[in-house]
Amino acid sequence: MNQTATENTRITPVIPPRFDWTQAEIAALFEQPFNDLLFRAQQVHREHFDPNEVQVSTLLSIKTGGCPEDCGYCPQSIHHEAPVQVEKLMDVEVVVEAARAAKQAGASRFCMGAAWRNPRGRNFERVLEMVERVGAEGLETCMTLGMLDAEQTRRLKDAGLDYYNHNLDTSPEFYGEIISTRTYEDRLETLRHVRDAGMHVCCGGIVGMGEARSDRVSLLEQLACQQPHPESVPVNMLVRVEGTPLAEQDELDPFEFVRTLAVARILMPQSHVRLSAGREQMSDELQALCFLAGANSIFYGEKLLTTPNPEADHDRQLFERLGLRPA
Ligand code: SAM
Ligand code: DTB
Ligand code: SF4
Repeated sequence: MNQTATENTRITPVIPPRFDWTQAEIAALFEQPFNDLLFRAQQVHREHFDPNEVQVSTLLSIKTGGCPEDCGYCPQSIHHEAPVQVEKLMDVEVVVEAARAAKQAGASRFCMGAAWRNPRGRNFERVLEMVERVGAEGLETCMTLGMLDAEQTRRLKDAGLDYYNHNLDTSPEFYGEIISTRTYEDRLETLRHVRDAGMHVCCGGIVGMGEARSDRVSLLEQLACQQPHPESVPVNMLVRVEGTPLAEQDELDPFEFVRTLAVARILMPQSHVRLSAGREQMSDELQALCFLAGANSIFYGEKLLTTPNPEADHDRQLFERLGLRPA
């Protein structure tokens, strides 16, 4: 699964991952001087990964808007007035075409997202077909469709789904400030089904929603105490979308975002940490710091689900300037 760092970058001994991190320990990591934290994160990163390789996924919104959930950050919720065009579930052929184009552009994983509380009926059957067809194109597959039950996870696994993305979003303590239509426990239950079905877990959260550092600590504790750790940990910087309740949220100190990535890297040394939403609003220099902190995965392509992402061309240049290789 994880590549071992190349000979000249490997640092020994490798400390095995832990699943019993306490909030006090995690808070202490956050509190270190920035340089000490980044140095430690880079050390851990080099123990487990080639530090110049970044996994590249492409994201496609296969069903957009009109979502009954009330997630305060999300432009796709019917509870908010965000300027999003509602689109029903795409045809399989359209998705396969997009997957081919993503592969051509260098993506290794194709992630499909649907604005649902949970998938149902004929739509779910179509989603299974998408998984099979995209997998047959030679891409890893990932989906995020909302809550799933045990049977649905089994069927997705049988169709060949490699990863399921389901985020915890924030700490259990802050969660109620952001979402009221589903509980933290609902999310944990879906994650258990995904794990039990034998799929890889992609699970992370959003920072910059007005939470305290203690909430970021608590979110990371939730993630790092899962055994095994989620294979992929997306850390999203809130994209403040007009019409959502969080549109006017103060910007998080970018160094605090980098710290969050660095702590995630230290806590979950074998996981891919994804520098996820929010890159469009970041400078190249800030993104370089994120990679230094141990982020080793991004979304590639001009659009996330409904909001812009950097142009593919710009990312190619950034990789070149930093000597990074897409993987
Ligand atoms: N509806 C499904 C669900 O929520 O489980 C899947 C799609 S949902 C859009 C996937 C994730 O995108 C959310 O869990 C959230 O972490 C992230 N997200 C949504 N809107 C965002 C925003 N404005 N800024 C940052 N991340 C966002
Ligand atoms: C994740 O953690 N971030 C992605 C993906 N999983 C599905 C979604 C980001 C969405 C950003 C807001 C938008 O484009 O609508
Ligand atoms: Fe719906 Fe997902 Fe957006 Fe929440 S994050 S409103 S569940 S699309």
